[in-house]
Amino acid sequence: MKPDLFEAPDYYNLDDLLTDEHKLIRDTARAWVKRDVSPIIEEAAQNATFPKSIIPGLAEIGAFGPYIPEEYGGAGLDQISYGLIMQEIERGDSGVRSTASVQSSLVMYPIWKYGNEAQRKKYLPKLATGEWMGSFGLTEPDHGSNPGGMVTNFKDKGDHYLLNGAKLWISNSPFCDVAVVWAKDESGRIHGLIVERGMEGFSTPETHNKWSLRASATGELLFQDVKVPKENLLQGKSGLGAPLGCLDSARYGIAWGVIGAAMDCYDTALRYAKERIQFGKPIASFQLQQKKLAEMITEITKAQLLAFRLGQLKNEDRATSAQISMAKRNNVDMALKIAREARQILGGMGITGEYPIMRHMMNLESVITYEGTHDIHLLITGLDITGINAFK
Ligand code: TGC
Ligand code: FAD
Repeated sequence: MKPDLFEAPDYYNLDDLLTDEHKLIRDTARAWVKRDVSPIIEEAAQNATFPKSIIPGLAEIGAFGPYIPEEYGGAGLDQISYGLIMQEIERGDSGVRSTASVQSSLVMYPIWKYGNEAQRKKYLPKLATGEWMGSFGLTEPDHGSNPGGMVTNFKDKGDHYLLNGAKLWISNSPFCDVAVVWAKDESGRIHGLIVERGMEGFSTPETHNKWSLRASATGELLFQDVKVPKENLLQGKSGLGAPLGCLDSARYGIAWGVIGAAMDCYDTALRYAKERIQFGKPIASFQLQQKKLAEMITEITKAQLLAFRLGQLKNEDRATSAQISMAKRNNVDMALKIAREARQILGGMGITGEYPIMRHMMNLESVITYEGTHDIHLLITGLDITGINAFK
């Protein structure tokens, strides 16, 4: 792969809106990605392996639990810092951001929000350092967009719960030490349970042959009569709203993260267009290529403003789930379109691993589907503005 020459676009001087602390956090994450992610990520993706060597670095830049209080090992940062960290690591690769999203928003967040003090103290510090890695089991083979239909269930056996079922498409599953698993009790109510590797009847087979997010490990979570200690139940919240609350936090991170992927595609395409000569001129001098580049920077700038405002609302605890859906949907779509256009600017070179664009493009095909598909988020906006549910 070519050396990482990334220069971040900031067309509307968004840096002026950031505090010195935000910029320090962002620049630290950016430097780490250049040093530790860019040199290895293409090979990891080609080999379809998650590069575990980056786990300590992710912990050091605060990517595991950025907004979790410091007393539990988190970085105690605000929501804009969280967004900026996600932007920088997804600039490296969406799979790396996925690992951090799951660890922070889908594992640490529910333990922090819905767990008791003993659970927080037992799990959060080790998850913050990356000593333990987590996964989040909501999706099932027959229940993706409709998680409320899940069939994974547990029965109260007096001194423990007996868990049965299967989760599919689970990021980090093949190497996770703990899994936050959503399952129905005997009355059909959804609860979160913390399942640990080593519990008898719990297995995590890897899903192979992905063309997307190849540097992120994806797999199943299978439960066959798994005895889960009663103290592993998350008692603070039950019902579908509990896992959906975690998704709000992860979707917010994605709305920022994909800006990073889009920036990398734009920056690569801009540099290439200025250097590549055809018909005796740089291809950047042709109107058709300028149109692509001008539209890219316009869309990136709009996405940055959307994410920043959403971050302010999140900091004030005023962001609604529907606002988060809008940003996730808009920004992922923006990034995917930019990746496709950028790839064309590079011509044949665009399909090679010499440049990051094709990898970003393929990754974003997952990002537009997970954490609620593009169409599901549109329906969430539709419901919010009309009051009419078009899901069912
Ligand atoms: P519905 O009846 O609308 O809602 C059930 C209950 O949940 C509440 N609620 C929410 N609470 C918090 N945050 C949200 N975003 C919420 N949305 C809804 C709602 O108020 C209600 O509460 P209550 O107290 O009245 O019971 O539920 P529904 O069955 O009609 O489904 C709604 C729908 C389709 C929007 C929802 O289920 C959905 O978002 N589907 C998409 C599924 C999804 O996003 N799955 C993601 C799996 S995890 C993942 O992909 C990780 S990838 C990570 C990575 O690698 O980065
Ligand atoms: P389906 O729900 O079957 O949807 C198929 C199509 O139908 C979509 O286009 C959808 O928009 C459309 N559709 C569905 N319902 C409606 C409707 N009511 N109206 C109109 N259109 C509709 N899940 C986890 O729990 N944990 C994870 O860590 C995780 N990681 C993932 C990693 C990867 C790489 C991928 C690809 C997925 C991951 N997921 C994870 C699962 C992800 O959240 C689901 O794939 C997603 O929610 C969609 O579910 P589905 O794939 O079953 O598609």
